[in-house]
Formats: sequence, structure tokens, C-alpha cells
Amino acid sequence: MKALISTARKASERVFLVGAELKSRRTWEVRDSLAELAQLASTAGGEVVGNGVQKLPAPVASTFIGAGKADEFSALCRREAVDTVIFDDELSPAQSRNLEQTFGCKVLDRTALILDIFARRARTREGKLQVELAQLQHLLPRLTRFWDHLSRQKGGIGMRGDGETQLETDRRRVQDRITRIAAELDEVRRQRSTQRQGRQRNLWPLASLVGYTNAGKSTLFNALTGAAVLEEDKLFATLDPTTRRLRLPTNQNVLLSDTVGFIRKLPHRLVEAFKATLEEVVNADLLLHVVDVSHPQAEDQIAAVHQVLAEIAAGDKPRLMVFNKIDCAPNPEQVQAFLQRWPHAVAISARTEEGFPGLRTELGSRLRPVREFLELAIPHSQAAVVARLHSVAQVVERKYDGERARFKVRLPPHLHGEFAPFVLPPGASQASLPGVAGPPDGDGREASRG
Ligand SMILES: Nc1nc2c(ncn2[C@@H]2O[C@H](COP(=O)(O)OP(=O)(O)OP(=O)(O)O)[C@@H](O)[C@H]2O)c(=O)[nH]1
Ligand SMILES: [Mg+2]
Repeated sequence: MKALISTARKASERVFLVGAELKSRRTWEVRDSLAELAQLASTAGGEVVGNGVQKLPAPVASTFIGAGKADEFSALCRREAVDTVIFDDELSPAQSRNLEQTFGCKVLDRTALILDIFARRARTREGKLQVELAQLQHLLPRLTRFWDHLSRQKGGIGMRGDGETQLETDRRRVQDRITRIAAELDEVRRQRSTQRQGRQRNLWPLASLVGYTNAGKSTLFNALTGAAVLEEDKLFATLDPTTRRLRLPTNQNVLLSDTVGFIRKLPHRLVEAFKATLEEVVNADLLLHVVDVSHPQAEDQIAAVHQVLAEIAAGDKPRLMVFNKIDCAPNPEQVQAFLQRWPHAVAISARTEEGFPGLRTELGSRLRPVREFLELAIPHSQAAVVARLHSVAQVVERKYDGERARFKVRLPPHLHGEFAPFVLPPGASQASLPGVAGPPDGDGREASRG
């Protein structure tokens, strides 16, 4: 045990990975998942010295893998002077504790590893707070022996980020810290939502880049907008969202935002913690789903992204599939197959900018609806609705008509629902005012409410 702790102070931690081939999974899926876990571990600064897989009908309640297998791996780890064992699946607090006893070293799961990477990547106040909150919530139930061990070990994978300094032996303090962070996050988000209203006033439609981590979202974002967001051949290079204006060849302005990438088995807690950051995605008028076509698991990655989108209630958003990295795709037929499967998809290289004209054209036509005008009739009694309209819409014409004010406006599509009761049918304004005084029935009911 002593020997293990001292080796943890070497330049990189020696890491051993464990996967389970459950009945529901195929061997190659476990292998792919472990390969990705190895990438995550090295992104976190670990040196992967080996891995082990066990075939199981279902996870074992006490130790996830079978006790015999755990002993076998543990002996291997001691021989290899392993500092940290990382499981590819989320472990329960009890499993973590038992496994740590067996292995005699730090045992982490995929969730803790991803949280660790996020902690290193977070730059904004909000991003840091979100990660710290998720880390504390993940660790709190696991604070026992693991805890002593970690405080002796001081940091290392799974224990970095702002969380580290606050983690004392007292659970109570951790709980207090959780409460404080939650309050602080609330405040940061309130301020951000004020800023966002400013953006809505601009009335430019918002397109958000989504996709599996390392698909090339930031590279595309930088190439299109001239921004300088970090692009790196590492998982989760981007964490905090960035938004820039993009002018299309049609002279149309749109906003483009780049944000955190997705990954399979993305911890639910993290999706929850990042929901606010992902507002850029939830509020977008169009999602650009960037896919790395040169990746052997491109298909699985698409499915994983769809799953996360559904989890954040963005599953129904209009979507444009962007097949990226065609410059290094292993064969052109495969790119063609992707294009055929997804209507209106585009194939590009964010690196060489091949395919950009087609992408820009597609963006222009998919984001056009926001340029159209809507006609509204709002009773004068609904002063709050009128005020709200002025704050979010571009009002190009205003007329007064007895008890109602009529507006010709441009309104972002995601706000259409809010004003639906006041919308006039197309062409209604062409008729003489008194004759069409009655907008749809729904309007009358709204009016009598105010
Ligand atoms: N060959 C090639 N490489 C690309 C292309 N686009 C991006 N890359 C590379 O892919 C790697 C990941 O690119 P990023 O833009 O950081 O990917 P991302 O989707 O923003 O990744 P995260 O922020 O980690 O989610 C970098 O090494 C890029 O240089 C492309 O079209 N062709
Ligand atoms: Mg990125």
C-alpha cells in the first residue's frame, strides 16, 4: 500500500482499466469503449499500463465484476505498480468501497474520470461551479476510506479542480459547500440570462454545433467565424460555450455557438449539471450535428449524440447533419452512404474548408424562416405582452385599431409559441381594419383574461 502511494507522485499515474462484457453488449463494443476510456485516461494525464475485461451476465452488486476476477486483476495491478484502477461503467458507492479494499489503491469510474477532465477544462465561473457541484455530488456518498486515502494522496485523477481544495474530511462541510455552490450558480445564471435576452433582441437566428467529442466542432466554428476557440486532438477540448456572429453569403446574419462535446455513457449527473450551459443547444433554431466520418465508430457516435440530445429535450430540434473530416475519410463511398441516409446533409472538411459553400447555402435556407414577418393583434389591456414583444421582436410596423394594437414583427421561431394567441392569419392586414378586427377566437379569450 505504501509503495502504491509513493508511486502516485511520479510524473503520471499508472492506470489499469476494467470493462465488463455484459450480456447486452458485444465484445467489440467493450473494446471500443475501453479504447475510448484509455483516451480519456491519457487526456487526464494517466499512463494506461493495461486493461482487463470480464464476461458477465449482469453486474455483481457488491463489486461490479466477480470477486474472483477482482482478486485476479488486483494481483496484476500490484505487480504493475498501478496507482489507479478505472472502471468503464459507473460504480455505486458500495462497489467503489469494496473494490478499493480489494485493489488497495484508488478506484474510479468513468464518471469520475470525465468529471476530472471537465474540472481541468472549465474556464468560466459557471463552468467551474457546475463541475465542482457535480464532483462533490458524485464523491459525497463515496467519502469513507477512499477519502482518507485521497487526502493522503493529495489530488491526482478524479480529485482535481476547485473541488479539491474544499474537500475536507467532514461530509458536513462538503454538504455546506454544495449548498453554497448551488446558490452561486443560480446567481451566475440569472446574470447570464439577462445577457441572453440582449441577444434575442438582435433577432438573429441561433445555430448550435453539437456532436461527439473530437468531431471537429471547434475547428469548424473557428473556420466559419474567424474565432480562436481551442481545437485539440483531445477529448473535451471545449467546455464553455462561445457564440459568434456569422454572415452568410445572402447577407443574412446568424449566430453560431460552439459548446461541449458529447460522449457515450455521459454521466446523467453531468448532463443535469450542464443543462444551463447547454441552453445554447436547447434554444437553438438549428442544430449542426458534426460527425467525424473518419472515425471507425462514427455510426455509434451519431447514436450517442441523439441520445444526449433527447435527454436535454432537444431531440426534436431541426437538425443539419455535417459530415466532417472528409479529407481523411478512409473511403469516399462511405461518405456517400452517410449523405444518402440523411437528407439535406453536407460533407465537409473543417480543415481544408472543402464543402463550405454547400454548408453556407444549406445554413442560409434552413435558417430563413426567421426572416419572415408575423402579424399580431394585441389588446391594449395586455400591456405586459406588448412590452415583452418590444423586448424580443423587431417591430417594423405598428397600427392602432380600436381596442387592439397591430404589429408587424420579426420574431425568433422559438418564441412563436409564446405569441401564438395573438397571431393573425397571413394576409389579414390586407383587408380593411374594421372588417378583420376579430383575430382568431383564441385571441378573444386571451384578451378577456387580461
Ligand atoms: N483531418 C482533419 N482533422 C480535423 C478536421 N476537423 C477537425 N480536425 C481535427 O480534429 C481534432 C478535434 O477537433 P476539435 O475542433 O477540437 O473537435 P471538437 O469537436 O471541438 O472537440 P471537443 O471540444 O473536444 O468536443 C483536432 O485535432 C482537429 O485539428 C478535418 O476536417 N480534417
Ligand atoms: Mg471543441
